Amino acid sequence: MSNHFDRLKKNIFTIILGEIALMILVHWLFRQPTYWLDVILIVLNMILIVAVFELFDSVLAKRNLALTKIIGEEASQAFVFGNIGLLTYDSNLTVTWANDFLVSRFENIIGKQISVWLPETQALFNSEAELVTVTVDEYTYEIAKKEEGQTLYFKDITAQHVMKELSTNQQMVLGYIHLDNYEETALYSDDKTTGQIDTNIRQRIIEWARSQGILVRRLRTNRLMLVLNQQLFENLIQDNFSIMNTVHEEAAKLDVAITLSIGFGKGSNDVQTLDEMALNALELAQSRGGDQIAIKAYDQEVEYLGGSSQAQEKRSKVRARIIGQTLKDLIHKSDNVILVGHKEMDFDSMGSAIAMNNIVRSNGKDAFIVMAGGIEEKLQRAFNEYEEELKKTCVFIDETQIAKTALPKSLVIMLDHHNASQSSVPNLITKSKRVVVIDHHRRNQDFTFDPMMVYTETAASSCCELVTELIPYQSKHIELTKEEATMVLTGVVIDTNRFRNRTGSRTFEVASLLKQCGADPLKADEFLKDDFATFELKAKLFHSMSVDEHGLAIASLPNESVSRSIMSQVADSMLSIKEVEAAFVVARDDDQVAVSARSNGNVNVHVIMEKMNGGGHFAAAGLQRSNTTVSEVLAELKAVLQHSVDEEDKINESHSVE
Ligand SMILES: [Mn+2]
Repeated sequence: MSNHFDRLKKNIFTIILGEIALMILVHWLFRQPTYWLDVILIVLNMILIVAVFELFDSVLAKRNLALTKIIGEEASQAFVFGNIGLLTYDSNLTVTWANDFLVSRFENIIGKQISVWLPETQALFNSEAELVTVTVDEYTYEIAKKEEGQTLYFKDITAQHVMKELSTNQQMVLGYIHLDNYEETALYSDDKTTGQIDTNIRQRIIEWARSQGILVRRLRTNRLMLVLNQQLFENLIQDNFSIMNTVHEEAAKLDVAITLSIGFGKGSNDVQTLDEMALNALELAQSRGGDQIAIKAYDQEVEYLGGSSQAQEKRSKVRARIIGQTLKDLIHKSDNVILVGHKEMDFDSMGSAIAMNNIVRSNGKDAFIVMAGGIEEKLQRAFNEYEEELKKTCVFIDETQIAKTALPKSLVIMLDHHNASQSSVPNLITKSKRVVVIDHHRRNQDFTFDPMMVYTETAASSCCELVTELIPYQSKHIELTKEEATMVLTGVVIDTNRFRNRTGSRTFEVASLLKQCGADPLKADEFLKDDFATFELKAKLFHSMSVDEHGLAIASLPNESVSRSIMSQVADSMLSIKEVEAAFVVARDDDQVAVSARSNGNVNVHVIMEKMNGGGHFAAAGLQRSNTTVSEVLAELKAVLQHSVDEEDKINESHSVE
């Protein structure tokens, strides 16, 4: 249409130019005024003006006709009244016509290329969406496309949009803060330290909350409640929950093991639901090792923040002392103690059972070590060699002997695991009313039984380390035999991959204590040697290994069955290669497919495995699945890794922009 007017303008201009030229020519030829020509030209121009008006009138009529054709006369009035815009476009997505409402909102709307002007509408044109929301200047519009015919409808929803944003921002958020290890620390600290904890840590949290505009109330000495809204919550996310770092720093200055676990509930208008969600989130944050934030939004999966720093040696000896004393009391109140490891018993399970056996016996009670649910090959070899010596101090029982050993007041101690299903004797765990859990694995789900005491320390190298540490807190002096000490040491050696991973100063303290009892490190090394078949299997895995430019290494075997311990050993060895940041081994273990993931500390493999419904620690994680193939799991792993690399890039990009 605009072309049409352009042509018309050009034509009129040409006619006027022609008239002037003609007048000059006639004046020059006749050298006197030519009134007849002036009269002719004036009449001609009048005709021209009338013609142009006529043309405009007819175009306007056509336009109105088009409008009424599309929306009807009355409806068109209603559209203007209801702030509804309407436009038509041609096959090039160029605006050919717009109603008065749109013309008043957008300058020079006719002739605009829609896809350039409002890129969001692309989704309408390729049928990805039926409705798009677009904000231009201070107005927000909902835009829909007419099924047939090249027409777009605009609905001004600015008011609703503002209201919605306002109400979302005002939505209530509930939070609970728990000071991890506060009670234990306060119990065994002098008054001065306790006072400092109160001013430097507890008071700082309250000040932080107030400065953020949050209502904060102390519920118990170690628990605070937060009341805020969505907008304030967004601010906390922007602020990266700086309070977590403040508490880290202050706790380090005071040399105490206090960290924060925070749970949030949001996205519901029901306060009781919010409360429940916040408490559950807190429970999850704590059970994952504390020092992190869990956010539960209504109808959504729990999100975790923090906990991305590898568990430092932040646990306090105070806790070991309390656990040691509580355990002593529990043992005294029990008829006897049954020590249970996990299925496919390994050196850590066995070693910690042997150490615990000594603690129980020093307290004058009988202890029984359950041998059921399979045993690892190397451990079996070591056990055969030491059997005679070990049986002088330990009583080993199999599944059939449990019935007559378990008494109403037997204490069952689960070692190196915390799930009944992983236990070598799941029935005993679920039936028993007196269960203690001692483990160094991160908890990722609720207990299916009701434990009397739980001692999980994810920062500890091994269960052997945790149990050995309890020895000095027993009233009687305990000395392990040379063979016992060697078995316990082997548990530490294998779980730390020869003092490489998760090895803290307390790991060496434990090793030193074991050495004093005569532990033989060379023997431990010998126990861990491979036979030829294992060596061959490992070599095959190494042969399949590839490393990408991000240092992510993957090894896999599609057909052979590889035990989980071999997978983790291979993953550990892959980390000894300079370029490798994280190692993943995918293989079949009997009828399951398993992934063993290890990291040198720069990559959080726990988060990666969690995305595939696995679990573990920052630097060591894994998963196992039934009814699948190695290649399927491998493909999924590669997709997840690619996704995390992309995410990382995005984060790096946004940082470099800053
Ligand atoms: Mn272990």
